[in-house]
Amino acid sequence: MSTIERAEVFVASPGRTFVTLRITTSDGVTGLGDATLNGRELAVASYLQDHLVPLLIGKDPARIEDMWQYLYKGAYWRRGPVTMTAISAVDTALWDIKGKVAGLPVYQLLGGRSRDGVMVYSHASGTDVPSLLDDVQRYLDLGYKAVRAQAAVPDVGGTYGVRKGTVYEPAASTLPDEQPWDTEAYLRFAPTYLDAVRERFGFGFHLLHDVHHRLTPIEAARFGKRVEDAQLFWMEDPTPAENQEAFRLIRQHTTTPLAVGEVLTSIWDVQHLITEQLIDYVRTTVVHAGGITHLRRIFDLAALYQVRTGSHGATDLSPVSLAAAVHVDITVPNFGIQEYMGHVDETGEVFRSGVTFADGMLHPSEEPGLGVEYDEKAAERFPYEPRYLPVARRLDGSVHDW
Ligand code: GCO
Ligand code: MG
Repeated sequence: MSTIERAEVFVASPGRTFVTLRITTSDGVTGLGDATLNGRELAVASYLQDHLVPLLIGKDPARIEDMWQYLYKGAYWRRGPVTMTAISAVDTALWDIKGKVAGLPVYQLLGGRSRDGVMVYSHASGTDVPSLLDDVQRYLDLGYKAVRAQAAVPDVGGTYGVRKGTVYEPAASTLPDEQPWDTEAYLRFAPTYLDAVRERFGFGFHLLHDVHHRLTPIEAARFGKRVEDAQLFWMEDPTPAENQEAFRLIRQHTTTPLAVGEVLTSIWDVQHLITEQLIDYVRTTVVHAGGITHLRRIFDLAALYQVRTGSHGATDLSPVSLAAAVHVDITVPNFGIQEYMGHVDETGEVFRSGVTFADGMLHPSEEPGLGVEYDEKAAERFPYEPRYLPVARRLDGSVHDW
């Protein structure tokens, strides 16, 4: 029997920080898992290195489900982003190994294609409305069928989602950047630029918007109602999702579709959102919601209630996560959309991924496994650089949801 011989944890910052797990079997087969938890990376690296790696050595890499149960139930302490990200990395690496052993891309092990490609959305943004419109144009020219739009609120410094470099990167400072937030100004301004996008470009593509957890339920209800004419594909994270009941209130007031789940880590966290049909898209991911094994369980539950998938795909999800996401997305019956922000060139020097983009869609690699390689030597050129996500403060100085 082949056994797990080695499990290594790499922390590197090629353009941004990624934590990567590589498992090697006694037959010399390797598998990769992403273990990146933005702004809290070393906690997961330690959880893996100090607590999970010793449990993996000598185990059968083929028993993926059993390993998942062993790590989840064996921890005693349930859920939470650090635990679930560490379990995700192990699970993803074992799927990668299983694919390589079988000589098949992972999506074939998951049942094969349900569709030709994975529709993605990317992030258009602007410091004002004209620059946002230029950016939307740029994405439409690149062939995207779906674009997210965010613009800086005039005279308020800290709006979420406005890009400075080639890709939007919020974790950019060595201590958290404290950004001002003014709910009323946002509520007045954001609907006007969503309308401006539709006025200029029409309705022949999907338009998305991320509120980024900043509104109360009734404010979110007002926002959703106000933007109905812009026919959004979704309004994302209108209010912090740990209050699942809030979505019932929002739903009573608006037909704007709701998407939630990028910060949620298990089926239990989305259970009521799904079974009570409080959302339209579930945004849980391979990397933070327990790997391929657990994500499929969430997506299957969602399918029963006509909730579609819309997995998170920001820059802090490594190319390993993105590849795993595409393998899952192409197979599940209730796929909705996949977020795709891309990565800076340095990231591509360390991760070689076979995922390709064409006609607004991502396509999985046909290589056995996930189709991603990690270049350890290249990674050494990018030592770990600590970075924090920003913190938001209301105009009176009190802390708000960022
Ligand atoms: C998104 C997200 C991200 C997060 C980031 C935090 O919809 O893409 O909201 O931009 O802010 O992933 O680490
Ligand atoms: Mg988001």
